[in-house]
Amino acid sequence: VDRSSLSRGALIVFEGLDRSGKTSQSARLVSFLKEKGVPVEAWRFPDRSTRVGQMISAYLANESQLDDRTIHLLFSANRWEKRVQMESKLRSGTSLVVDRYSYSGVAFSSAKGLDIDWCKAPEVGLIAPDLVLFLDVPPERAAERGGYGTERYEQLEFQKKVAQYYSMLRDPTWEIVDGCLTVEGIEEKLRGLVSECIDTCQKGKPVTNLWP
Ligand code: NYM
Repeated sequence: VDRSSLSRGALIVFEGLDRSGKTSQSARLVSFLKEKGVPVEAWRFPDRSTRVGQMISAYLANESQLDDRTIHLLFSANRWEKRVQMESKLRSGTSLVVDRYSYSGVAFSSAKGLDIDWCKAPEVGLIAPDLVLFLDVPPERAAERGGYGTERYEQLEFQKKVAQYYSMLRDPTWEIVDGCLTVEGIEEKLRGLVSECIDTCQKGKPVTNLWP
């Protein structure tokens, strides 16, 4: 029996608008899984620790100006530079809980007016998530939550556009979770969805690539 195809980890992705609760829910989920003894790591994109990530970070902080397509490709490159590591983690049985992925890449850039298919193209061949958890919060509600920071994109009108593009990207495999429920209520729902997904992956669900 080829054990390498068995018992792989799951790629679980959080998506949603800024201030939708992704970061706190992904942290809570990761500690829950760790307590249960599930091998898991918390990842996020952009990964600001790499050189490409530092360019992205400077752009988001308005410390540098970049052409819209250039920054789009940097966000994509930032995922590509982690792809090999991502695949080996998954195949060695470690699940990854990732705060934002390709859908953020496409939704934010197309909200600026770039063609959606053009935005998807550089994402083709990245690993497809096993589960996309979309925290659904109306842009107006998200804006009320402790205010946005000062980074680029953190403005209500722009977030409304991003919300429209997210709804175009949605497919039936996404789990749309009401992000206006209580923190504990959301957590409870996520735990159920994720446990099921991890089971399916352990049973040998193949690793596939974007864009399905
Ligand atoms: N963002 C994030 C993009 O525009 N494209 C991408 O590919 C990714 C991963 O970066 N407003 C945007 C969405 C956020 C910003 O993300 C920084 P975070 O999760 O706030 O660090």
